[in-house]
Amino acid sequence: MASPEGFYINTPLLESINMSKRLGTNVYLKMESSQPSGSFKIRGIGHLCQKMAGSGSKGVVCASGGNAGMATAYVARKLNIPATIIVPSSTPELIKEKLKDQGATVRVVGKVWDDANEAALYLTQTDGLTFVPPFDHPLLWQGHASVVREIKASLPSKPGGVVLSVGGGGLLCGIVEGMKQVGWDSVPIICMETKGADCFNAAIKAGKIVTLPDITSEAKCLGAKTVCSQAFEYSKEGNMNIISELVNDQQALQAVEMFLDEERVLVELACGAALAAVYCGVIQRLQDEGQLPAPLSGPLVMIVCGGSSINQAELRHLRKVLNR
Ligand code: PLV
Repeated sequence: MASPEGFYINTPLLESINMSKRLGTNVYLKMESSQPSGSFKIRGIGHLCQKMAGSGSKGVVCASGGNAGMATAYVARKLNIPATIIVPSSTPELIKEKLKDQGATVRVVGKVWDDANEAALYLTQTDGLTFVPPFDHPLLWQGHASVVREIKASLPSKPGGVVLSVGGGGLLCGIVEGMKQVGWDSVPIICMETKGADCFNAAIKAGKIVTLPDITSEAKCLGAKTVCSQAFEYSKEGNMNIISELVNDQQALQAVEMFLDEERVLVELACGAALAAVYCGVIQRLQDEGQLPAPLSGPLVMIVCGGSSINQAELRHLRKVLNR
């Protein structure tokens, strides 16, 4: 079903029999992998572009690990304005081709997303392009919040937990905003990152925002070196219940493979990090440790954030580099 803004779609909320069996609680999958740009990013980026990049815009520029770029390129094509997407060298060829197919100009700058972002900011000054941030902007969070309103409209009862991946923290901020809007403030949010792309977890451990020296995880779309400050602020709010957990790349890959087998959908490693919360026993451990109630107070909702940087060849490549 098309959204009122016309860019994102109302995605299915599917009950996962396999995950429910594993967890002993009903598990629902919010299938953001079905969005036209391949991930949830289109919700926030569509909203931001509509507010900031009208028909008079000279074009948009976005630095991205891939998926924010895909959303920007898609929306720009619909708005009939040019898009420049700057990606780091770690972004697979596959997504660069997809970006070009959306009509975007693609440039490769630097090794990680933070390097590409500096170049994007520079272009806003020299070429007058509208800057589209991938995760750190209130308009993005407002747009992402729509996912919670959709979940509320079709979930039979208040969730016992929501699981998501954290890169720069934009999805988390949007989910928190949405949960506040629908009165789900107290529902635990389990935030998943991979080791080596763990800027949110590192900030929580340090008690302050920190910048990682490098991104060593293969989940490049989680690879922001510094989490946005709003995400960190939410983690400190007493009435929220935000839990940060890590898995390694092998576990995230195992989750991608299990999801493909069981649910017949191929997602990126960035999304596998969230799925690993169930497949690799993170939720069960949190229950054993008393951090989550056993049983959960309601169904568990997994945000299947998706991602376009994956196909059979990329999956084989990941298996090889991660020795699986
Ligand atoms: N990816 C961003 C940031 O990369 C990007 O440029 O595409 N799941 C998927 C599939 C993603 O692509 C991302 C972010 C996330 C989860 C995490 O979302 P965030 O950044 O809002 O926490 C460096």
